[in-house]
Amino acid sequence: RDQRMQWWRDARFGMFIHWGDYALLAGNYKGHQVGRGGEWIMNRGKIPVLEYQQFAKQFNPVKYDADAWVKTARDAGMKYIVITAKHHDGFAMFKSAASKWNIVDATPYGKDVLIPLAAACKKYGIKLGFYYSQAQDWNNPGGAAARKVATEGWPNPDSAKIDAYTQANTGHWDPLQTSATMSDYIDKVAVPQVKELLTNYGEVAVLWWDTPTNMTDEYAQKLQDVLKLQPNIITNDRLKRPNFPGDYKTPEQKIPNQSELDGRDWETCMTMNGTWGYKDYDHKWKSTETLIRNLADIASKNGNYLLNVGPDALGQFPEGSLTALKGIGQWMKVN
Ligand code: FUL
Repeated sequence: RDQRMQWWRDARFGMFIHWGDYALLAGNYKGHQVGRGGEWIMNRGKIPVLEYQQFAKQFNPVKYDADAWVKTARDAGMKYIVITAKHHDGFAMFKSAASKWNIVDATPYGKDVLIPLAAACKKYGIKLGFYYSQAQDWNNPGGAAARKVATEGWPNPDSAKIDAYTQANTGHWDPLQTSATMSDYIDKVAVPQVKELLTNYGEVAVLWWDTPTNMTDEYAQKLQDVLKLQPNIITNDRLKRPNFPGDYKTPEQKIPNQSELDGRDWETCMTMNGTWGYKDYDHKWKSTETLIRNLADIASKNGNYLLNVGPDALGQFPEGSLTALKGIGQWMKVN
């Protein structure tokens, strides 16, 4: 079978990192705890573009230590890391010439966080992958927006009006979002940024696409062509369905039964608490025992376990994640 997939099939265990400027809100907007994943807060809260972009001016993760992060992953027995280079809010965690909406240009921190991460991965022999939200982008004009009701999770006083607007405007809630076409967004933001990611950080082992909202085969093909920059790269199945199956399937928050497996490679991604992006009030941590059982279950079915950490706005892993990762590491040593 495919030589390129070998390391990934042997890996079994990886770290997902959901980190972006949304960590600053930590699940809170206007005094309300907004529902669902912390990384969705702009959409769930229907926060206007310019207002949301103001928050980045406070994003200053001075505690970020890439070496410590990667060492934590390695000590837990993880073999690869996939980090959100850009999530649905369009905020690039790297220096980008394609959009000013990036960590170098839009925050006081002013540094590309992927550079030290790539260096640390190299140092510890951990494979590095990038998550890139190719379709949804709520800040760069022309990006797609999945339609979610404004009432979900918090009592937005304008929800009826906003819902009517999103219905009439392909899920968008701010006219700035539709001030360009999706085709322009793909050509001017998504394709150039994926090129940057596959050029500036050495070997990139995985490209993790997500939520193909309004993707066409044409857009998908343009993005897939960029992958040639990294001949050994592995990709998931979320670029565009059904014509771009990628290398592996991505069950989310669940472990398939034996009967659901069809011979394709697969990776279960899962949160340790209830959110991907950091929320300061989510303390529903799965027990270390549960996480170890999950890993054993997945490995016995030849899958991979991509276990998520949502660092806070200062760049720290939550205590709950650190405790669990230590526990898993101890178990790995004796097994
Ligand atoms: C989902 C995304 O919408 C979530 O925010 C998260 O990134 C998860 C892994 O994939 O579909």
